[in-house]
Amino acid sequence: MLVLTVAGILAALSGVVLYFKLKSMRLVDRVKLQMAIHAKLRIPQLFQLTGLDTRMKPKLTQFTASNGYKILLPSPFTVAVNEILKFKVREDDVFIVAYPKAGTTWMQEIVWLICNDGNIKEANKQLLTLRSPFLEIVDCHLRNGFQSLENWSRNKQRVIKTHLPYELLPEDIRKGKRCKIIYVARNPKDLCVSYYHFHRCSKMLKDPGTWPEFFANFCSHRVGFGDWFDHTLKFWEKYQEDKEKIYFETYENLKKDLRKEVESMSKFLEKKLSEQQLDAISEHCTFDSMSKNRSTNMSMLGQNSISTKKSKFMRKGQVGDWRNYFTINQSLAFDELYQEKSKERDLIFLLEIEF
Ligand code: PPS
Repeated sequence: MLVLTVAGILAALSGVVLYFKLKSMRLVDRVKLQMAIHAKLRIPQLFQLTGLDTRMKPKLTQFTASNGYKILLPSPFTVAVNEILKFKVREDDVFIVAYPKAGTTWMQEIVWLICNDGNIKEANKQLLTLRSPFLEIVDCHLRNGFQSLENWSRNKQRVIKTHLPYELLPEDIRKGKRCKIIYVARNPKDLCVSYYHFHRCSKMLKDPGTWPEFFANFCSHRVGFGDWFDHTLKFWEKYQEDKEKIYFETYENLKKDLRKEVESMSKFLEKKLSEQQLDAISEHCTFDSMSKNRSTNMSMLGQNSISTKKSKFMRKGQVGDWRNYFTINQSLAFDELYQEKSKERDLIFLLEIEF
């Protein structure tokens, strides 16, 4: 009897200790622990097996950050935002910033190689998601996020991926801390099509509905990371103000002449690479090569993240695919919106490329 009572008291006490320990943890660390437990117990797989996996689908959340900035985000991305505002930037950091589906992954591989002497052997050994972490996600299986960047070795340069808008980047950046930012923009018609397909296959995102429904949501900013215009035009403006800190690249220019752009970015990043290294990086980073490469094609994420029956992460990699989706009316309506939103700004995108 006495033994049982003592065991009961001990169990209750450890419960209280655990409760306070969890409560005192940062939200990012608590969510990481929760995700580790979920993975260990194979909870996503259980939901899938029982047909209840729709319950794992995240919602879109209207999020207000601690600096007052409001944005629509897929709910898992809200966890780290306030921590990111306080994130300590290092002088040799390279941020790759892009609205989703603009060519972020492509740029990550290019920049990681530029920063690592074109070491393709090393790049192929380790997944890109681990070499170049995604700032706004919590560290989890096969995907490094915010916490791993905080603990990144000082001897290794950080190549940081983020989809956050300028207003939600670490305050250090806006306060003038030195670092480099490469912004990737893509013509919004192709981007919208790519985003639509990603919604179809990603288990992290809501079902997009039909193409006309998704197109309407994109035009009225009811998609994750909000208004494409605000995101892109803000960086276009910031780029004009500080071309030493920000490099503004487009998907279409990469597609037109990858070798030239790789060389130009290596100059911006102050990395001296030989002609052979530049050639090798450009060859390694073609769509054909990256879509076959396990370290970059996201196949390692598996069916719990991306349903390849519906679409692929490395889908087409083309300029001009929008013509297969936009009706004439949708195209005209979008052109009108573009004119209105980008008035007095000289940002023009190629909508197709003639070689
Ligand atoms: S994400 O999920 O937001 O990080 O996606 P992101 O990497 O920004 O964009 C994915 C689209 O980029 C295409 N992609 C490439 N195109 C050409 N060359 C290379 N090397 C390359 N790598 C990725 C990818 O196929 C997606 O575009 P779509 O049009 O859907 O094919």
